[in-house]
Amino acid sequence: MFTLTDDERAISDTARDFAAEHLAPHAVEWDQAKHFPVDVLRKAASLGMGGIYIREDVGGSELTRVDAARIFEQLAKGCPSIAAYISIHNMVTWMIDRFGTEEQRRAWVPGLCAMDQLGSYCLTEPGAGSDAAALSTRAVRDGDDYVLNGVKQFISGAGTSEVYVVMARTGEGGPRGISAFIVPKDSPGLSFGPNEVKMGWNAQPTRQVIFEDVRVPAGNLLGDEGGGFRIAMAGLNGGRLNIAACSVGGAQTALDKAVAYLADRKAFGSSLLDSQALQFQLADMRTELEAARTLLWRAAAALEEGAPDVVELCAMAKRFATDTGFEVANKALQLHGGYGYLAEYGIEKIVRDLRVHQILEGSNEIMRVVIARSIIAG
Ligand code: FAD
Ligand code: 2MC
Repeated sequence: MFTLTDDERAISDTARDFAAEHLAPHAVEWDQAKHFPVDVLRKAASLGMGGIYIREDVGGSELTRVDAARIFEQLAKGCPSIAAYISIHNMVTWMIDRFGTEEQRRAWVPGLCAMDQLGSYCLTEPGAGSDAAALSTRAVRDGDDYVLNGVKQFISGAGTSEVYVVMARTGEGGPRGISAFIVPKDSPGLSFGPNEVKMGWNAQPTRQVIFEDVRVPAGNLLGDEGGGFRIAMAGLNGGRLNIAACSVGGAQTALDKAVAYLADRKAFGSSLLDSQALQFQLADMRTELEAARTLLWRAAAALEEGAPDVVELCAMAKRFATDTGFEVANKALQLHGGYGYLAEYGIEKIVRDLRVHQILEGSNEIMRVVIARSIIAG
């Protein structure tokens, strides 16, 4: 698993070259302008990155989860915010490919793979974040339709995306009363809150999605009634790995920048890179990042093969890689001295982008809840 085949290397290199050419040169500017570069996303899709682990018969690349981890790491080297949005889009697309009927797969997945349509994942609500099974958006069956009412909070891509996978309550309280729906953007009664003003992830929109008597055909129910929470969680297992990969990639760039900066910066009569105190810091940063990458690949392989301990492995990889990624990026900022604090060096943007990875797709406290539950269950 740790020695790449020629094909695996070529896949990873394609993502690396794409990020270097199309993401990295614009990342700071997009952050400052709060610009969501949909045209660039479509370029990524033309290389197969809109449906990385989606089946080929509906336009996907049908690669493995380990390939996906490598691709998201490479993309995040150029811009963690854009890489992370592409990862959410892949999660949504996979949910329809994996749990949709043949009709749903053929109707929705090809456009998503091409990123002609973008996807958003709608679980969180103003009153239900970590405790996702407490969500209160309702979907009530009415003839051949369901009618949705409620508000989703913090939805990535909202307002731009054409396709919303929405978890809503169709039955009893708790996880078993939740169903998943595919909701198109042009549904009457669907609207969006303003773009949130955020610390990072500025190159993609985050908005509320508001449902006021939104009517969707019963044919847009994804999976079975009452099965929506399990579909949502299944999507998140892979999503957590992808976000972990985005942390590793962002932190790797920050580390590379720190090494180059220290080599260049003269102080006390020599290059700062000659300082063994600073070399030891770099050694620890590199070691911790490699440990994160290794756990991530291990969890991705477990997801690929459907291993019994996949849920806790994904949670471990997400917790460890996002904490490590943030720490490494923050240390890289410190190693840049005052210049690390300036936008033009691109370091403070990475730190801001990586900070939210410790909060979303299940906060790192919730990852500990998941891991601890599996320890106790034995
Ligand atoms: P809360 O659940 O209120 O938690 C508050 C604090 O308490 C956290 O530190 C949490 O870890 C801690 N906590 C809660 N419960 C426990 C517990 N049992 N034990 C220990 N600690 C606990 N959601 C989507 O559905 N789709 C998206 O596309 C999406 N994109 C996002 C983009 C951004 C930029 C952000 C900031 C969020 C996004 N989210 C999205 C929402 C994100 O998943 C939630 O913010 C996250 O799950 C935490 O929920 P919360 O904010 O309600 O915090
Ligand atoms: N994979 C597969 N199935 C899972 C699962 C997982 N990771 N987690 C839970 N399930 C199943 C579980 O097996 C159970 O199935 P069944 O009904 O067959 O018994 C069902 O889901 C209910 O699970 P729990 O009983 O564990 O539910 P509970 O409410 O106690 O807690 C918890 C679940 C806390 C783990 C879940 O609510 C959670 O993950 N919260 C965090 C929310 C989150 O990650 N939000 C991210 C939003 S998306 C985002 O941020 C983006 C940027 C896109």
